[in-house]
Amino acid sequence: MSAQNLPPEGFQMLPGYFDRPNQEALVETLRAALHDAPLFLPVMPRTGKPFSVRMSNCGPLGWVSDIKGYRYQPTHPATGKPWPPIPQALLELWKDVAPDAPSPEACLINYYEPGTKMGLHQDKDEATFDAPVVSVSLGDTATFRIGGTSRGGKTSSMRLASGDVVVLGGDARLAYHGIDRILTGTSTLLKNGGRINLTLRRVTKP
Ligand code: MD6
Ligand code: FE
Repeated sequence: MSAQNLPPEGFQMLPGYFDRPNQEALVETLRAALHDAPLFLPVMPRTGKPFSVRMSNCGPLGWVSDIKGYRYQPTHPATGKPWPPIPQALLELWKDVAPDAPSPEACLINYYEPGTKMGLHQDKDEATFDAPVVSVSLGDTATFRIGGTSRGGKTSSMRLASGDVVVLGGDARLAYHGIDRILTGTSTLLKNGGRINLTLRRVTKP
């Protein structure tokens, strides 16, 4: 028998950080942002295999993946326009949970349709790992898995519901993590169902 492993130091989960009215306001702001910067389907470097989720970004920099690699860039790959600004409510969240960190530069928007997932990965394309990565879940509940800093180690699983916030700082900053599954129909927040995850990141050295 093996006990469930504990997440690394620096992992924080803040259940219900955003209440329903604040979740609704955030979704409205995101709708406008996604009108300007539509979701796109990224592909894996080299192989060109499509991701399961669709993505967009807000902020001065956005994370993209294409045949050439992963990178941050100031413009949307399809429209060529700058990404929309990071919503004020997310800047306030960052100030609250990462008061000593320099301001976030990128907010990745991931949209999970029912049946999609995200493989175990590290967030490591940033030039600095001093600031935490902060995430917000909206819509259907997801099963989140987190391990240590090497692939193949023990992991623990938990459910992320709409309004929950996750912070990966300290030893957890480079922990492997992913989404195993979306629990379809568990939220009424998004008209067409599914789940949105927002990840706020500092990209450059301050
Ligand atoms: C997700 N989350 O919740 C995937 N990354 O859909 C992430 O990849 C993530 O929740 C860095 C920090 C927090 C996260
Ligand atoms: Fe991540």
